[in-house]
Amino acid sequence: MDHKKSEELFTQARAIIPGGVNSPVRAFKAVGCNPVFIEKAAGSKIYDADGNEYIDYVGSWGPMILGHCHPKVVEAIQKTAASGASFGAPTHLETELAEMVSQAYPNVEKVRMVSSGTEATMSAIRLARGYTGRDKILKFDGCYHGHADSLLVKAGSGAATFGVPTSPGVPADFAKYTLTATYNDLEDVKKIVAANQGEIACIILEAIAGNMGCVPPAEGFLQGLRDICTAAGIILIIDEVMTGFRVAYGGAQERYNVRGDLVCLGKIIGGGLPVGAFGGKREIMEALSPEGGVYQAGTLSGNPLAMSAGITTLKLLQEEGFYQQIEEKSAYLEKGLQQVTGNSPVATCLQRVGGMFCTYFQNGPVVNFADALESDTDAFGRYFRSMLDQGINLAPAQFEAGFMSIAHSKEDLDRTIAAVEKALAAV
Ligand code: KE4
Repeated sequence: MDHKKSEELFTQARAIIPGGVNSPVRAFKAVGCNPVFIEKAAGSKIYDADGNEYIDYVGSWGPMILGHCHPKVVEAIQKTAASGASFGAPTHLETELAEMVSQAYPNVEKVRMVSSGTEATMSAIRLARGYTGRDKILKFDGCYHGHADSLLVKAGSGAATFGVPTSPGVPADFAKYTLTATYNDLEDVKKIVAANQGEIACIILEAIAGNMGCVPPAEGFLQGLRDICTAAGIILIIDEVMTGFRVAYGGAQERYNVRGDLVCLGKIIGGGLPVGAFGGKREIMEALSPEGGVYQAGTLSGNPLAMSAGITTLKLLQEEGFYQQIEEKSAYLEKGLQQVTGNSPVATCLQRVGGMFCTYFQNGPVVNFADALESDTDAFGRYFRSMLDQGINLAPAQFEAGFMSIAHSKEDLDRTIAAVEKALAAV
């Protein structure tokens, strides 16, 4: 494939944008090649600046579950834009989307709209701290909740339960309030909670860990966390920015029937426009400004264009059999991949929940971050480059999830399966 135009655009971008991208993973550093610049998209396809077509499994990192440029979503954005892009004042659209979120998540009695998943989780954590009067938070290694300071933290060394920053610019003092546990390990959580009694404001997690590939919760893990939080007066924050409206209309919480005290959303609820949201129990949400003292704000929070795109998207997701079709397409792809990878000498392990999945370059299974790190990331890089060259756009990193859309056809899936067989031979 010719990427001449993308190379030119990348050189131009790097002169004025750090790394040439506005989000690091897009730079393709994890897969050993330069990024392609995308010009347009439609349905299951994206098209780069050189006119190459790709079957797309990134879907803007989750939002495009309807496929790109769904006519009804485009029409809703255009119609709303004709009345004004943003007012800095309340609109009925924000109420409509908030009501739809609450109908999908019965544990969400009130919702605050923001403009990204990072804002949603950052604000939910501040709310949990403000509501409980406690400072410490507990997260899980391998879970990503956006780039707020208190979340760019990993387990401290040795016995120290204090977190240490994973990024320059995060003061050690900020990180020390963040505790980290091993995903799917309830005993680890119990130990940390017991060692920090009365000091932990919240436990935050991805109910399906989509930022270390695709790691489902172990049997009893989510309910165990729910019970620990209830007993210790800890707020359970379930970060469904990725899984919300992805693995079921009511997200992972519907799938596993475990309810958080606060829920964070993003991606799909904006239909591809910048959006995030957090919501939960009334008595907690009412601690939020202007009703309560916990401050949180945003110029473009509840932006009319994003609300219209989100409302239209969720209405289409409610159509009969939508998630059944996503499941069928994803299961068909999984079955085909298992057939071709089964014949390959390269060790791979495919893990999937609904329309999100990951092929790890290792034997697996992967139940936590330490397992995920066992993957052969160089092999993944060779696989990624071969797939891209064959017109298949995968997430450009081993520790990311791929996403199915309703627009992916059987022909797309068969082409993908054939490309995998060829790519594995190249690995
Ligand atoms: P944003 O701030 O990127 O909208 O959302 C942060 C976030 C929060 N919670 C979860 C579970 C998430 O997956 C994310 C963001 N996901 C990444 C993909 N792994 C976004 C891609 C990127 O960083 O460019």
